[in-house]
Amino acid sequence: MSKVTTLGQFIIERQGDFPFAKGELSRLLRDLGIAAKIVNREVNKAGLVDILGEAGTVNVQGEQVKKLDVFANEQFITALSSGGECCAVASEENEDMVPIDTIVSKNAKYVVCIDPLDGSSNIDVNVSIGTIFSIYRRTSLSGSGVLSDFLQKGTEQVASGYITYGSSTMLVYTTGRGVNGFTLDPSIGEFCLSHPNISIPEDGFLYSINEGNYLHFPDGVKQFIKYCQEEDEATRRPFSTRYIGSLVADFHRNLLKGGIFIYPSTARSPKGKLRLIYECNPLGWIVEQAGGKASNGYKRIMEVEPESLHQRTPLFIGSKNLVEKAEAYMTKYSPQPVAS
Ligand code: P6P
Repeated sequence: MSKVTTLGQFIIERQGDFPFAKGELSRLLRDLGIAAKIVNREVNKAGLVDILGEAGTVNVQGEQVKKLDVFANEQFITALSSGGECCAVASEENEDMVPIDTIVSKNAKYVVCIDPLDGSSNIDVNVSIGTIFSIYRRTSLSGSGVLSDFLQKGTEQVASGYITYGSSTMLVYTTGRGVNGFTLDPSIGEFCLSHPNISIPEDGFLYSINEGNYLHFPDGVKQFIKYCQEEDEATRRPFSTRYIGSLVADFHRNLLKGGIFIYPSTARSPKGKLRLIYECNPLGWIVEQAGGKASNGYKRIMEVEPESLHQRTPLFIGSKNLVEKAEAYMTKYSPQPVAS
């Protein structure tokens, strides 16, 4: 039986890659892994809602049943608050940043941006959902974190990753030295290294986009979709379309098999729907570390200057050659308005 490397062992082994590392980031990643296991247990019970009760009700044990995304948010913030390595959290579930002013965390070095349970509307139809996280060194000097600690470009991340709760539960992350995937083994309650050194194929033959919004897509996106649908044996077109409607699930499939995911500006979301700091930047770093690309259609996503916690952006992410092809169509057919 080949050697099993758990997430904890791997983090410690890799800690040696960082001179002067004193273990804070390792412990922070460990804390996220623990919360992920607790969330996974509840997500897997979601199908039993008839027994456990709908969110907002009191279940047979007399407990208040929470919406899973509220539950997940509480679990991650509790784990980060008690772990002592994070001084503040920015969450999709909280309008404002959450300062952590416990004695142990007050002067911690890191802040965490998180989407605790993305795609949660898919839970009751048993579609994979996910958690996305991004870790930065604080820029403020001390205390329990401030807004400016979060408004850093994606290039400043020290770690980023996601958990996908699907047919199996996987945690995938990077600290800037490649991308590694860990699958949860429920029999031992550990995330075990299952996908070392993930790399995304430079060419892909899948495209993921909600074509229901086609009428209001930028012309560059319309032309790219037409390119994907043309018949050309040499480039294996027409490509296949795959759209789950759960960002982490769509991204994870494209990361392993190749492909492109696009959520452009639409009539309903003129600035795009997805969030820059806790969805696009963390996945952007993962895909770049795996050899892919991520942009807003014109500019590397990790170079976009954040102005607010819940800032939205268009996202083009996946295989390098596909993203570059889509960017070329955007430049030609939907040139970016020159900043006034
Ligand atoms: P649409 C889920 O609500 C989500 O935030 C992402 O997980 C997903 O990629 C996207 O929205 C789907 O949006 O507009 O296609 O339903």
